[in-house]
Amino acid sequence: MNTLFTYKHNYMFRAGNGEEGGQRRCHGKNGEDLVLKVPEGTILREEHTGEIIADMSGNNTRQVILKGGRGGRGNMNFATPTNQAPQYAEPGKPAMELDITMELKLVADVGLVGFPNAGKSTFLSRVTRAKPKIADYPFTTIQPNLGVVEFDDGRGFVIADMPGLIEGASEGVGLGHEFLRHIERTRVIVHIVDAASFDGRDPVSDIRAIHRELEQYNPKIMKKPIVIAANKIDVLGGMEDDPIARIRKEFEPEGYEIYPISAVTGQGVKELLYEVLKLLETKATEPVYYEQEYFPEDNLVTEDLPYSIAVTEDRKGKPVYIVEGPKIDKMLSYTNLESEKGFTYFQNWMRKTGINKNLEYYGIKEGDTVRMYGHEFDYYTENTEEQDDSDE
Ligand SMILES: Nc1nc2c(ncn2[C@@H]2O[C@H](COP(=O)(O)OP(=O)(O)OP(=O)(O)O)[C@@H](O)[C@H]2O)c(=O)[nH]1
Ligand SMILES: [Mg+2]
Repeated sequence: MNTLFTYKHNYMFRAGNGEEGGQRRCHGKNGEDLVLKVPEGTILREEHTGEIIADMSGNNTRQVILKGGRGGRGNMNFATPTNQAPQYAEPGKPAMELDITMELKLVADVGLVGFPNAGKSTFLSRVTRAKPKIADYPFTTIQPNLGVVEFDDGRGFVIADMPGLIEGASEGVGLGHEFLRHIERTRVIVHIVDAASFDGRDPVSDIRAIHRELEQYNPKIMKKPIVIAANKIDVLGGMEDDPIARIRKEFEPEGYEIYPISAVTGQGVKELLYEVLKLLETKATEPVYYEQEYFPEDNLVTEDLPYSIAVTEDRKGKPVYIVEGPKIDKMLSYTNLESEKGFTYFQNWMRKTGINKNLEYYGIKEGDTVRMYGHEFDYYTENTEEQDDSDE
C-alpha cells in the first residue's frame, strides 16, 4: 500500500471470537486472525498515551498487536481422578480492545525538497520509472511518490518525491507538517531549486527559506547530507546574471555541493546521482527506526488462567460469577468453607492468586455472587491478611 487512505473511513476492526470449549473433548476454535495491511513506514501508537506499539518498516514486516480469542479448552482438560468426564468446558477468551493511531513516516534513502514548481517530480520521472504528475502550477504533488534509481552495476537507492514546501511549512502552512515528517527518515536530501526563476523568485533566498523550514521543523534534518540541485539550466541562456555562479558563491563556502542540472534534458543528472550514491555509501547514517514502547499484553489481562470465569444472572437478574477449573476444585476439596477460618483462608487464596483481580476485570462488584462448584458466596474485597498468617 502507498497511503493510509483506506483507514480514513474504515476504522473499526474486529478479529473473530474464540469459541467455547466443547463437552465432548473438543477444544473451542481459535478466533480467526485479522490482518491489516499498511504502507511501509507506518507507525502505530496507543491513542491515549501516544506510545509506540509498532514501526512497520525495515525488517519489521509483520507484527502481532493483539493476541485474542483463544478458544476455550474442552472438558477433558479439566478431568480429575474422581471426575473423568467433567460437565465443564472453558469459555473462549474475552476480546481485547485497543485504540490506535496510525501515522505514515516514509523510509527512503533520498528525499527531494524544494519550492513548488522547482521540478522535483520531473526529476523523479527522469531518474526512475515512477510516473508522477507534472505540471506548471504549484502543489501538483499532494502525496509523496517513490521511485528506485538503478545503476548499471546493480547498486541503487530509493527516492521520495515530496509535495513542494513553502515558507511557514514548519508551522503547518501549505501542506506543512504533513510532509515534513516524511523527510525525517530519509538519509540524504536533494534540494531542488528553480535556477531559472520561472515563478519570478530568487533561487538564493528560496534555498535559505527551505533550509529555515527544515531547521525549524527538526534541526536533525539539517545535519543530514544535503546536495543542492540548481534545476532548469536548459533555459538559462541569455540571462544577464548567472544564477549558478550566485548560488555557488553563496553556498559553497558553507560546505554545500552545487549540481547544475536540467530535469527535462537530463544534463548534469548523472553526476548528481553519482554524488548521491557516494554520500549514501560514505556519509549517510541509517534511517531511524522506532522502538516499541507500549506493550498491549502488559496493559490488558491476557494470562492463560488455570481457571475460567463466566458471568450469568440469577433468577432476580443479579450477576453471578462462575469460577471453575481444576485448581479451584482441588482447593475446595481440602478447605472447609463452613468454618470461618477455612473461609477466610480460601478468600485470601483467591486474592493472592489474582482471581479477585480477574473477577474485577470481568466487572464484579461488592456483594455480587460468586459460584464455585456448587458453593456460593458474596464477593467482598476486604483485606484479611493478618488472620491469614496464622494459618500458614
Ligand atoms: N525548462 C525546464 N522546465 C522544467 C524543468 N524541470 C521541471 N520543469 C517544469 O517545471 C514545472 C514544474 O515541474 P514539476 O516537476 O511538476 O515541479 P514540482 O517541484 O514537482 O512541483 P510541486 O509538485 O507542485 O511541488 C513543469 O512545467 C515542468 O515541466 C527543467 O529542467 N527545465
Ligand atoms: Mg511535484
